Amino acid sequence: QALSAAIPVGLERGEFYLDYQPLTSLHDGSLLGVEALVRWRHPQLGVLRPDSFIGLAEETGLIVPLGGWVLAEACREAVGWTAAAGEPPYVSVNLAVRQVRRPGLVQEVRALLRRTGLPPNRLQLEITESTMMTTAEEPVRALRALADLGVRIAIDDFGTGYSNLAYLRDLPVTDLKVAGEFVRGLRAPDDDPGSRTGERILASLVSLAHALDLSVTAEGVETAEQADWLRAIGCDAGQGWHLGRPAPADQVLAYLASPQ
Ligand code: G
Ligand code: G
Ligand code: MN
Ligand code: NA
Repeated sequence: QALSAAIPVGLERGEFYLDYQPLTSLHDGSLLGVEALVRWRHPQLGVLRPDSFIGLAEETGLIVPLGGWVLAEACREAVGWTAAAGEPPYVSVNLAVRQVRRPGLVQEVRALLRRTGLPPNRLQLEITESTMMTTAEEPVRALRALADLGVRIAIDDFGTGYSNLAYLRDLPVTDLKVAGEFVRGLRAPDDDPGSRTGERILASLVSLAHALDLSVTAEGVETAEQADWLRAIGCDAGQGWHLGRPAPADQVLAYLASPQ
């Protein structure tokens, strides 16, 4: 049986679940948000990571029901997150291009926020740069409407798409998530001219974001040295194994009960 045919069955049987990865302030170490990452507890194949089924779901259009489930589940779990002090973390959900193109997206999100009671600013939607490039006007309209609701909009994998930045002028973006490949070469030996160039690109992306009043989250932060350097160039937040691995919702609750 094809894996794609098993997606609707798996949805019906509750085989999908979400892990959450911390989005951590580089200024004070606080938990700003978490990114929802879908997993599939497949009855025969074990736990599948998204790279083994998201592409398939996108090709077949099954990303619409699957992505809809992810959105609803993320909002349902996030509404229970309350912080002893300060703001509770927002939940950041990846949106595939098919979801952004669909006419019903804004209605779906509005209804979901109303039904769960999640404050709009505690939901962030991650759109890749390539989504912005391959789509036309409807998604821009949809994203504007979502931003008008108060939902946060992040550009995912920033720096790896086309270098056309016009969409930053036309869209109500709140955060740039700089792709991990810019972070990976940081603080490499001085004799590697490529990594020095990488550091300058990263510093420039942070300046660009701040000039546009956007916050910057660096992805793929794997070491303390990388986190230090990112903090030094003014990067606002980080995501990566050094700051926290993806983990089940209990971990978010445990953190909120006793933040480190
Ligand atoms: O979880 P992992 O670290 O393996 O994530 C791999 C990729 O899958 C990432 O690029 C992430 O953006 C994507 N991904 C994870 N969850 C979702 C989801 O719910 N929807 C979409 N469209 N992509 C997701
Ligand atoms: O949506 P996005 O493509 O940004 O999803 C984040 C992906 O990056 C997930 O697959 C997640 O597991 C992965 N990831 C998270 N932290 C790290 C890290 O520190 N290093 C690497 N190589 N991958 C990471
Ligand atoms: Mn993402
Ligand atoms: Na990313």
